[in-house]
Amino acid sequence: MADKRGHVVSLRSRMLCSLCKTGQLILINILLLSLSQAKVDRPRGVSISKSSLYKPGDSFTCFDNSDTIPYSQINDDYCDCKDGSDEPGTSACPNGSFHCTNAGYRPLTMPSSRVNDGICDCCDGTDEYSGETTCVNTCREMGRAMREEQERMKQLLQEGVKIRDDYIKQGKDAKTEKRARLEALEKEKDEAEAKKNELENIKNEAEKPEKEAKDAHQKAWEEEKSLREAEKEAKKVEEAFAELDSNADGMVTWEEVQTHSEFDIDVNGTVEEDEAKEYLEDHNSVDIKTFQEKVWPNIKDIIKFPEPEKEESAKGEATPPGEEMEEGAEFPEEAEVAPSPETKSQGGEDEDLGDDDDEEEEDYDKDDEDYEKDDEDHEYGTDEKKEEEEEEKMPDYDEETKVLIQAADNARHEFTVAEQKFKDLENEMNDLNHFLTLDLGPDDAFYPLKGQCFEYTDREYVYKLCPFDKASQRPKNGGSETSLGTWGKWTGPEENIYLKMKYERGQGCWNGPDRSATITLHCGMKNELRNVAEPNRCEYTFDFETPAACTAPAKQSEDIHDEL
Ligand code: MAN
Repeated sequence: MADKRGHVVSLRSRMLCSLCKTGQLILINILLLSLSQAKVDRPRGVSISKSSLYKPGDSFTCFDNSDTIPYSQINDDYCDCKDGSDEPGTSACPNGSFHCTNAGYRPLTMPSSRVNDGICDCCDGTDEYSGETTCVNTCREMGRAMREEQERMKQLLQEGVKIRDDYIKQGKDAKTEKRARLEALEKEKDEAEAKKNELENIKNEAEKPEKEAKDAHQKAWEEEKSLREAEKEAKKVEEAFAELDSNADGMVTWEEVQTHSEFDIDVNGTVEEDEAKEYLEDHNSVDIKTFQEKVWPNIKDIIKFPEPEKEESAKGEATPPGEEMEEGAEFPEEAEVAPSPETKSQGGEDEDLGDDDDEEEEDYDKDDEDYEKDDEDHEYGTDEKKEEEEEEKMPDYDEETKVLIQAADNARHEFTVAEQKFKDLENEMNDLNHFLTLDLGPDDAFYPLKGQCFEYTDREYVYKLCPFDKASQRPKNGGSETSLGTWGKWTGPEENIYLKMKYERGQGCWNGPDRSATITLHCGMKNELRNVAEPNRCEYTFDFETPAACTAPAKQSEDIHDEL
């Protein structure tokens, strides 16, 4: 059994060995073949991928089928094919293409017109073979530098992708947290609304008796005020009657009215009979009753009372003696107080003369005195004023009303607090909803940029970008900010809309469109505004670097060709 097994094993290994030899042979064959293929003598300027189209010994058909020529006519410096495909290694065809392998660096396909033009276009120097120009092969060094740069970029990209992954996590966490908060708020909102409504009812109920009590108080006050006014008025009537009834016989006659110069309607210096009677409603005399009913309304705004001059002097005011009379003569006119009978008898006739010069003088003096008088008024008028104001002021509410007001105040306060809480909840929910509906890029990778602002300064302006909010511009040397737009939408190409952002409806441009800004996003290790331009008036372009834009490293570094 063991032998048999051993025999089988050795047989199998022999077979495997022969298979193995066959495999080796095949491998060697493939290697030789590919080596021979690599060394295939393809025409100058033809890439490996196109070499099969040029078969030595066969005739050659132009790529555009415009002609078929013998193989020997390829690269014979004569253009046979319309598409230039027969002359890839000479400049004979105007539309031909020359391919240089540039082993160790990037292959290059260029117009064949550049072949042997004295300029080394290919790093392997194959485009300059005429011997007139000697090109040094720099492909190795260039390739090395390129690969180093690619490696560096790859590292950076990987670093960027790591940061982006962290951004994605932050975005995800934020959304989860905000969703949970929103859910909690929805419940809270219902409760807050119910509480608010309840407190509003309580407040309304508390305000009813408060209003009734306040209205009643106000009404009582109004009534008292009108009573007081009526009394005051009656007093004034009596005073006026007494003033006019100079002989105190209980009747005011037209002759008595004549003694008051303010009733001189035509201002001719004398109160004539008809003038006096006009005020008395054509009566010769009136008693207090008729005076109150008929005469008082006619004269209440006209009648002047003698100035309480004596009182002033009694108070010991520092009025220089001798000036008193002048003051008395002019004061009433301005202060609407009638001249005292004394003053009137002294100055009455002079006034009648109506001398213009005198009047001017008087006016002049008066101005000075008015000035002084204003000061005096100020001094002794304030107390009266205060008193009057006091009288005008509604008295405090009674205790019962105060209790009702306090209760209503408390209810109002509680309602206001509840209402504010409800509004705050609503606002917070609106903010959350707004956030949750924002498109923060693939996997919310742009989340950390929200709430931040970045600036870039050029020669004239400082530009600011606040992602998902706004873009603006302000003069570097001071001045106000100009809006370049508010967050609009993603506007990248169809295959990656997240490549560009658009901020729209900025400040209107004079004779132009509203300002707007388009932001192109680039992968970078930091969030940084790198450049701003205004290619068209009021249309701005920003270049913004961010790890949030670092994606698909394999794609971005695939630039190494098969012919390396
Ligand atoms: C301002 C700036 C400029 C813009 C002009 C247009 O000066 O906003 O960027 O070109 O207005 O008038």
